[in-house]
Amino acid sequence: MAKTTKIATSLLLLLLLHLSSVSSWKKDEFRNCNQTPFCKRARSRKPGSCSLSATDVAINDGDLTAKLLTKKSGEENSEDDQEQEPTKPLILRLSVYQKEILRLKIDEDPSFDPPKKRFEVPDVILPEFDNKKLWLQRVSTEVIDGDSSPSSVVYLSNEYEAVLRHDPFEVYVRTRGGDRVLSMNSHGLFDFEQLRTKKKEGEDWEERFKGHTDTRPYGPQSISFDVSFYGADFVYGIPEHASSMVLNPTRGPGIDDSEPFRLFNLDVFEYVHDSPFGIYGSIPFMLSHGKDRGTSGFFWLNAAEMQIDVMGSGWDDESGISLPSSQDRIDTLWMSEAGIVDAFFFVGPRPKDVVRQYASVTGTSAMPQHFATAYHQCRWNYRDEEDVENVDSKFDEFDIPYDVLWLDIDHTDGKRYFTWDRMLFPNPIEMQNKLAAKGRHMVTIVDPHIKRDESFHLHKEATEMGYYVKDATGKDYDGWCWPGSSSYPDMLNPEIRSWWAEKFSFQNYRGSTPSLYIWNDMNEPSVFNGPEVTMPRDALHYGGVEHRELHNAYGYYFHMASADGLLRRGDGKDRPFVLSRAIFPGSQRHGAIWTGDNSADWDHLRVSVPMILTLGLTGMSFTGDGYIYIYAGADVGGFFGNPEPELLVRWYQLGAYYPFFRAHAHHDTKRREPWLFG
Ligand code: NBV
Repeated sequence: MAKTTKIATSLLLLLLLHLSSVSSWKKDEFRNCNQTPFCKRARSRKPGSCSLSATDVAINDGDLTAKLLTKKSGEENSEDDQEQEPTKPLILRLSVYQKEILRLKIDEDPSFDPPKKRFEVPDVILPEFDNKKLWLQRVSTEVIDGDSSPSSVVYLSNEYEAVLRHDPFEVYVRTRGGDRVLSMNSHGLFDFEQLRTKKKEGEDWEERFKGHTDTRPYGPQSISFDVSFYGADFVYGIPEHASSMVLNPTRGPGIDDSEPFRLFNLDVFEYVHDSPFGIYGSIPFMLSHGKDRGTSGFFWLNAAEMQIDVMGSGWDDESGISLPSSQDRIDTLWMSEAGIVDAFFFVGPRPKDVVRQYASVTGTSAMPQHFATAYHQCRWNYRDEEDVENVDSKFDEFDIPYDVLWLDIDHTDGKRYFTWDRMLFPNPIEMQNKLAAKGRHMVTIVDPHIKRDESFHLHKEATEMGYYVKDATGKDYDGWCWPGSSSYPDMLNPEIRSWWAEKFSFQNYRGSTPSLYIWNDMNEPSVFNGPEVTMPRDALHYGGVEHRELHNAYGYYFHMASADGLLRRGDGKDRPFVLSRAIFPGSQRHGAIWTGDNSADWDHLRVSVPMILTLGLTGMSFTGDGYIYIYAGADVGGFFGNPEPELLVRWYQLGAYYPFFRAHAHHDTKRREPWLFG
């Protein structure tokens, strides 16, 4: 690299480090709903505006299938004032599974030659889930509420049935007694923007934000719809947000200027507490609970940016829409930038039934390593082997139990992961063995950004094999992160995941021993010079998938590949331990997670409780008859800032009850190992 580039790189890094230590949440760096065209459009749509009806309803391969057609042909699900093509039909598929699960898929009709296949998220649904499908044999019809055409009714269980209302199009689950449990499109807000190809020169679908341009080659492609939970007093779930456990209404009478809950994995410096803003992880699974009905759940498997509104009562008073048994109903609006509808309705009725139903689709928590359930000591950074030895011996001197010592990014040779700084850590094997002799373990960090350095074997291999995510023009995407100019392995591709997993073998990861485990940070992915500190939405992945379609799952695939690496390293006999910051449905199968860069203040201590409990409800848990085990934690002491002794003591008291119990601190903070406070 030229000398001038090196100097510029170092200056920029210094600036970033400085910014990270002095700044607080920079709201303006991130888009709000009004700056996000699909969200703004969906929010401005009026109840009843969906004009779709279901036709050609039939049983195919054990599913109920139908076409969704617009009644007013030629009229459009429009974006801006651009000229539109006439609407093509959508294909709907309703499937029923054991445990009273209803699955609804809606996608473009392939016989109309869409410009490309929309993204369906692979490797999240358990393979065995398919075997739980109940093959529908017959469908009965029923005329509802004076509708002009009949509705189709299918069997879900002895207690529940699912209804596809043809006109107006609506899907719901009800008890055999006729009480609704969950419904979709009851307010007629369903909208599905189909992919397009540019017909005329000058057609401009680009989106701009803070100097970044998203080329949007297929035009707007969002999906939105309303979901209603009946007999519900409260709704919960959809992590990750630093907010209360109960999801408070974001729209409705008396609620001004509120943002929807955002699900978009982002690296947010100093996130604020009590905010619907999206942080590192996204699990689009919501649960409702009410004293009369119990619990139900709705899960949308979709990895694009999502925004979810919880409506306060009276939000649609003007619409003229009245729903049966609307008492104690909670309405929600779900909006996603891309992908397909692949939605699951869970009837409950007990909280643990819903969690089980969700777990039968996405899996249960990985059984953790025994050592990992104990106390972990981390800091950015333990400087060198001597520092490690001192910290370790002080725990013995003061008789404080601890099991794991962590090394952050500065242990590497210039942020080239899987390497060691030879000056600071000349004998990593000996260092780990000394800890292991006392029954202790070590964790090192491995981030997804790979330093673009010709002499770095990982970069060389990834370049030669064509393993990096591509930019919109097809070149290896080059973004800025800790090592400077960096590229990102395309973790959607199973072959690349397998290549990555091999990097954890003792032979490839020089200086690692069987007592060393892994920490995946920055896997949202974080890109310092990218739009909203992440990868551009028009970057390209395996199979021509646009980054916008899979963004929220990138970190999940990275976590999966790393956990697989540890499993292979131990010949399948040693349980992996990999901590991840980014999460998606299914992350519970691959390891632990933590809530990222919190601050050393009382509000962050408080909000860590609902954050971790919410993660427990949405899969980061073991569910059994008597207990829920959540494999998540928050940085004890707070990552940014210096906790006063009282706060630190209280945080340890609380942290002892976090399932994942780790103290951690930013490099600018004062040392705070537990014996330093008297
Ligand atoms: O690797 C450095 C830090 C890490 O200590 C922290 O836990 C992560 O959440 N990392 C973020 C990157 C920079 C944060 C300012």
